[in-house]
Amino acid sequence: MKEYFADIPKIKYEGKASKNPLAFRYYDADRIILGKKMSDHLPFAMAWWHNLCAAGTDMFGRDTADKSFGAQKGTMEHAKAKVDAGFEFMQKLGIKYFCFHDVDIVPEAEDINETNRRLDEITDYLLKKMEETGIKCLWGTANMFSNPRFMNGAGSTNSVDVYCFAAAQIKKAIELTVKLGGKGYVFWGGREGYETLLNTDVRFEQENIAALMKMAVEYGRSIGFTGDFYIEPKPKEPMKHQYDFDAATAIGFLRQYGLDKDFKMNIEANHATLAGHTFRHELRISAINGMLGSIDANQGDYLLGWDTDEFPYNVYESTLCMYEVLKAGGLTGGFNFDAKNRRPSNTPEDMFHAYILGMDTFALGLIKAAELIEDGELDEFVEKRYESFKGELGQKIRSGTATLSELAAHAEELGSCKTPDSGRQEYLESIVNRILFG
Ligand code: XLS
Ligand code: CA
Ligand code: CA
Repeated sequence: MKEYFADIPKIKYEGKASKNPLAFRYYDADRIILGKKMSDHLPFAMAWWHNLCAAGTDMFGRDTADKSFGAQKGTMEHAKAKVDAGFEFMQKLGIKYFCFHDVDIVPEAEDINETNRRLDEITDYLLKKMEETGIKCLWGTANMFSNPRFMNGAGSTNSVDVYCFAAAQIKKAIELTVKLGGKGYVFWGGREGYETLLNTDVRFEQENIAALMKMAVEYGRSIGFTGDFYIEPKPKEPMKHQYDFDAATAIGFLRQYGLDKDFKMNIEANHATLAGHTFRHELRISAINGMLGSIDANQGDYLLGWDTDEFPYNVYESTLCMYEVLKAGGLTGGFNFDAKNRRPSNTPEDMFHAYILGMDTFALGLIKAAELIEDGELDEFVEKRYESFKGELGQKIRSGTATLSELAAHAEELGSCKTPDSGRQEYLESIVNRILFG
């Protein structure tokens, strides 16, 4: 079997003092954190599209990296070379999952029947590799944003033919996800939104998206898909207004159309910040609604207002993310590195450095989040902060048995009200720093 990354050894844990650029400093798969192996806390996944397909093209220039893997691009030979290279890559890093769009794994043909034939062929090949290596599929999805037919949306399109093509792609992508034993199926509504209300019937479009999702759930369940469907919220880009703006909006939509039992959120860090939220906020909103499913682990750039999909290096953020994940009892999905090398980082080594960085960032975040939880001071503070609700009146409010009149009577009896206790934000921030930096 041809080796695609012959100069790269299997990446091992060497500890934080190591200066070996091809070693983990924090990710120690078998280390036990809060009673569970690190690798079980952190089911990492490789994103097929960024890692094996994207080669650095941006709006201003063409590819800088070679992702041909020795084959002619646009052929099935290339599709298979990507499978071989991808599995070698994952095995060398100890990554146990991958995520894919339909058109990441085969070149899309002009005729959907031919694309589907190619998809059958490549997934037979993939399945063989999965059986050989034990690597699994985290989630699948259909790319309903690249092909020009989706320029006005997929579920939100104005064309019934385009809507049927979206349905056909979803049907096939769910079948493939089931065939590959995927844990989840993602809807990212990249073009489910609008540029101007002057030409858009928002209610019509949202109803159609919901109908498509309903059909997807019915079909998926009918062919034995038992995993979660996910919405991946994002406020904008490519469209100016996207319907799945953030977790709260997406959850409201799911409830409105009776889809909430089958769906959870796939939260991407960079999408959270584009929505004007912290990553942590989106995780918390999903978790308190019982909908924290999976994570697209990346980060944006403080100075750029777009979806830069960078590999995560910010340990402050990964610690707070892992704090939310641990508090929520873990994910039903995993951590998909929906991230790409910067355009000038264009060698195979850079691909490995990027994943090592991301995996170490989350491993360190996990270690620090566990320390924050074991330290307990944050929890105690929050618990104490709401203590006044433990009294008789507070309990009545919490159990929904209080009346507005009796609460008003209490206020009137007091006459004037003192300000509540300090929120101690700066002190609490210093606790996080203490845990992070000693
Ligand atoms: C794009 C999205 C996309 C989804 C899957 O911004 O992150 O890659 O994760 O369609
Ligand atoms: Ca994503
Ligand atoms: Ca993104």
